[in-house]
Amino acid sequence: MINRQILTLDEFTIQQYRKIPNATGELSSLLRDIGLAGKRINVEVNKAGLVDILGDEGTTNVQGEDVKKLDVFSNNQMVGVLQHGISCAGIGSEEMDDVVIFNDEISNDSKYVVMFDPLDGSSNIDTNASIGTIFGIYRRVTSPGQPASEADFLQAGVKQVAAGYIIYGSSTMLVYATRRGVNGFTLDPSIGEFCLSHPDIKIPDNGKIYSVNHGNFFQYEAPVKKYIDICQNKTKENGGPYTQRYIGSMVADMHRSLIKGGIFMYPGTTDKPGGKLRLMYECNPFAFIVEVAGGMASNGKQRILDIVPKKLHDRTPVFIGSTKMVEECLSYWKESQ
Ligand code: AHM
Ligand code: MG
Repeated sequence: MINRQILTLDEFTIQQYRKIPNATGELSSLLRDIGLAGKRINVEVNKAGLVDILGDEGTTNVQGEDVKKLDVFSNNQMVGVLQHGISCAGIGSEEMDDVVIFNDEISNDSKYVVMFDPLDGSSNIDTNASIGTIFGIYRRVTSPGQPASEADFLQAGVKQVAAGYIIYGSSTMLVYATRRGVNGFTLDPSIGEFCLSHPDIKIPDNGKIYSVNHGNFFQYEAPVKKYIDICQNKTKENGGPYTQRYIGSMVADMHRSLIKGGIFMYPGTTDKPGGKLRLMYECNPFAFIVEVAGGMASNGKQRILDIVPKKLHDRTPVFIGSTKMVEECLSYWKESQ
């Protein structure tokens, strides 16, 4: 028996846009396109252990087929669905040096551009850990009717109209946020549809899990070291004890933080003072989702969503998650100034 109380992603987004006067449904169709790419990526991620899809691009697998690395495959799927769809004027991808402006009649009339990381955490595939696709959707600043331009992509994260991720984990989920809320959909493999399973997600105001690469501890700046020290010394009396969890796959670490509460940090290091994670493809989408869910995201000095990118592939340190934890972390940055 199929439970008809459960909405599919499509049904849900259509219901949402019907509530907005003058909405055209373009955002719904964009989310459906991204959901389709997610389903295709999911199939390949699931069988990654069976077929030699992990090999380098250009090599040949046991069936004699050309192997595309999973991240190249994922990138092609994302570009493909967005180019064939009717709602996207162009894309920027972590996998590509430059933006792709679709420049055909339908795409030029579209009002959105999409920035994405097609397969984040792909170094975890060999060990079967969860990985994901991350995306941020912006309304273009140039007028529809002409090709999109670079200015459409180099916008601060606060300009996102929606952002989301797909996590390929013990189950596959698509979570997306608009200003109206954050909702999570679990893929029901029997019907191949994402079904609403986590309506109106709110991140707990406080948590007990901190997530950071401890291996870099001695490369962190003083306020970060101090905060980590505080996390390790929390007791029952002051909200602790805390526990540390770090998968090394941002989608998985952030999904846990969103559901259970916590703080995720990727600080600058002496080797990489600007941090490792990309502003446009990783930090902005998660900052948008977390803020809509009631949390906070900062680079230590500034709200992530207010950072105006200089270049497409800019990186930033990030401290993101439950409001109380991020505020406490930031208090050590303020102290140091
Ligand atoms: P990627 O885009 O090359 O996959 O790298 C991003 C990943 C994130 O998912 C994760 O949070 C981080 O890199 C882990 O990096 P590290 O191994 O340095 O802790
Ligand atoms: Mg990435």
